[in-house]
Amino acid sequence: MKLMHLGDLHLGKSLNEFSLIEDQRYILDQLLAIAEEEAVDGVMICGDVYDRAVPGEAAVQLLDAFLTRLKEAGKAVYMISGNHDSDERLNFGSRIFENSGIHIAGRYDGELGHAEASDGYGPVHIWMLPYVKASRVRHFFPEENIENYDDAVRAVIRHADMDPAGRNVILAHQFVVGKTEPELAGSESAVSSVGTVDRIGWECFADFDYAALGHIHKNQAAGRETVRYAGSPLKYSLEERELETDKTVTLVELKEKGTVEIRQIPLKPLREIRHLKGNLENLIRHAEDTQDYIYATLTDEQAQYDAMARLQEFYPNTMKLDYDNESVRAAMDGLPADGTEEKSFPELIRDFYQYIMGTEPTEEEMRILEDAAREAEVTS
Ligand SMILES: [Mn+2]
Repeated sequence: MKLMHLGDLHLGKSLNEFSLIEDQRYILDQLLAIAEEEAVDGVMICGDVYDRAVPGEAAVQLLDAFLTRLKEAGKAVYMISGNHDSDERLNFGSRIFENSGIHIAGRYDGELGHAEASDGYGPVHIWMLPYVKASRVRHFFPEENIENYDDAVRAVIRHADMDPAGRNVILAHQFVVGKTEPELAGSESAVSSVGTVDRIGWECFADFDYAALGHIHKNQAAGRETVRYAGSPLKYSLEERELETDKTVTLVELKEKGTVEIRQIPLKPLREIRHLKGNLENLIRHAEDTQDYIYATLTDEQAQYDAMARLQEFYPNTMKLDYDNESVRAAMDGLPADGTEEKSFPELIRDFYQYIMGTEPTEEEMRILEDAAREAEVTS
């Protein structure tokens, strides 16, 4: 059984106010071509299907076309919601689509979604866990002691009627931590770097032959090779260009129980994201004909008149412009030294308040901020 593992499509996303819809259409076409060429049996879409809870029309059309073409090509689809999706909206029509081989688990209702596929080696059970918060799971299992997301996911799996002797795959969209912290791509807006309650250990998936994860935008394994993040199919932040790693799509082949083969196929975007640095005149003089997304850092000592418009004449998709010169460096030196990683949540929030308001928060304000953080499950 050959499955394509996708996640974090973020359909409808814009980057610095540039719509990425054409880039997304282009990459979905490429994924379809790979699915056909590689003769995959099914495609797993592991959450953050859309970029927003209420996606725009163009994004909905894109998903509709993608699912339709997968169906026409005879591929099964397994899809879960991510933290960016509205569970209810993604769930729309799921019971009807089921008959077309399009399996959607948008909302957790007390039972782990399940679909079955089969090949020459027998059945493969595909479990679908939509993005869940601990509070949602607690609601269905009041008798269980669920204090954090790890407890929650373990409870969900324990209550699923799963036979570990068979072949099992699970789709999930959670902050899964391996032996080390996952490496972020830089575009995971909702991934908290302060909280710990939302982290779940990769060992939760010990009984699965493959755990297809979404949430972190960089393709990587978590704990073992067969517990993996797909990574987003496109670079979704200007920082990601610095990683210089090209995007890939993961293909998973399940053979007899215990044998799983994983391959990465490179993806080629419609436009690259590039960083240019130099003085404005030089950048313009050496401009080539390109549709790439450009982030330009100007080294001119003086701010240049209408710099963005002048750059865009030559690089139409210039997204961001900043300066690196004497005065910028002098201003940077004035900022407090780093060390944020060792700081507790109250310390961080106190620093931030000080930075924005220019004064320390009062006891009362600190209490409100800490209550809000607990309620948002950023701290416990
Ligand atoms: Mn995401």
